[in-house]
Amino acid sequence: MFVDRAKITIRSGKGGNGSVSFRREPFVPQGGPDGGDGGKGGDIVIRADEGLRTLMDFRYKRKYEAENGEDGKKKKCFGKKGADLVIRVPAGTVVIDDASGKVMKDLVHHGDSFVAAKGGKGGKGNVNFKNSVRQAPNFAEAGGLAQERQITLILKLIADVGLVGFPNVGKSTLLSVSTSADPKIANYHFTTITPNLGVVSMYDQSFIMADIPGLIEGAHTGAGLGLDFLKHIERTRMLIHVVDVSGSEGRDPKEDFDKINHELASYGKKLMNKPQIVAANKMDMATQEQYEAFKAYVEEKGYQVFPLSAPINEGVRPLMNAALQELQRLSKLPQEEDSYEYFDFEAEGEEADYREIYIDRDGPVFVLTGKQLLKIFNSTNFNDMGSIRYLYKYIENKGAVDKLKDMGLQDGDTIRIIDYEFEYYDEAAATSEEEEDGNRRQ
Ligand SMILES: Nc1nc2c(ncn2[C@@H]2O[C@H](COP(=O)(O)OP(=O)(O)OP(=O)(O)O)[C@@H](O)[C@H]2O)c(=O)[nH]1
Ligand SMILES: [Mg+2]
Repeated sequence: MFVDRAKITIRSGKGGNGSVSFRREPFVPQGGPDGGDGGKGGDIVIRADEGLRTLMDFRYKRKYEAENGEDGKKKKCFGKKGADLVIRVPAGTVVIDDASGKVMKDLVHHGDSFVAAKGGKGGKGNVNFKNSVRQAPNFAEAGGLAQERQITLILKLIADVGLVGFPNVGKSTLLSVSTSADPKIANYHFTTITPNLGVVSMYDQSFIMADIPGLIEGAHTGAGLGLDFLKHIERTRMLIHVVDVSGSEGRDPKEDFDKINHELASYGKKLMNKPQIVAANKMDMATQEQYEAFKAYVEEKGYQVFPLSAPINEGVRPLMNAALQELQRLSKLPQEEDSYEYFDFEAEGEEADYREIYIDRDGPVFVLTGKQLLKIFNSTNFNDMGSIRYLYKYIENKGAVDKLKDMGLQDGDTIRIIDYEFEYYDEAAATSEEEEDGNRRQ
């Protein structure tokens, strides 16, 4: 089965925590700090890979996690970096971030790749926090958080030429005689339910042709899985519109032609702007009058028509020649980009509000929140006065204390960060050691 849509969860690795450790050597009573940095967490990378054609694998495995970074170790040893996880998808896959609904990346070509979830940074070990006044920092930085997100993968087939038309008009037959593809061919509707690709080779040139399942009236509103099928046409550069000119199923070929074009036009996405050439198939069963009438009608509308008897390979070559010429003309024109709304990685990485401290009131208690604050909070050793002062200085230097005072903060009031509460006293702020710490941390 051809699967062209999948929803998965990805999670990068968390950064390893910095280590808190002190040198212990015989005969050296007061060893300094030697806690090393944590390793960076692994990234989730998504890459378009030549070997793949479907999103089938994603039906069985839905959760993808990169490795966490290792915690730092004593003797200034770094923690090992977590391994990246590379998720392979077929070329033509569009990756969408479910939360924002925006396109993260359109992996058009083989080898295209991007980082879809960044691993957390490694936390700094306590050796980094030593300075002239604090010889024995009893805390280290926590590793950066992992990123987790839900994403949707949508495979949009990429082909140069798409074969469109009603069911049973001979699209698969045309693919089978002009390429080495071996699609199922049978005398009933919807024989083809997933697109087939084939390579048409002519002279020293080649192009990719896709046999798309038959369209019916109302396809643009979803009839006969129409929307799924129409989506594949979006990614083709031109169309060959196959019509049963003999009317062997009792329909009028002129009406067939108009109905399919009506569906293409109603779907939008510029499908009707794609160059289209017409194949009048089943010529062996048609009368000359039928063909002439159809040809006149279609040419009148400005399309080129080619008579065809696909199973006996009559008329195939002139048709493919015309397609090749059209493609050559197209490749000289500037390529148009898909008009997606793109996900903003910059904004996410350097979130404007990352450094912001938010203040709220819970009755008499002042509650502080903020992403950077949380990170520093997690790195704080609450058994160590130096570490707690560090946190306090950070809050003060962010201007949060002034804001708190504006909101009515007074000596003795309680301030809460996550689950840690402390009482505020104004004079706690001013010692020279803290000045230095606070400045350094900016
Ligand atoms: N007599 C005649 N029969 C044809 C011709 N082209 C295709 N057929 C027959 O028409 C039937 C349908 O052909 P397919 O190639 O499966 O048609 P399709 O357009 O791919 O059909 P779906 O996949 O159902 O949309 C088969 O029985 C073919 O043998 C033709 O030029 N002449
Ligand atoms: Mg078919």
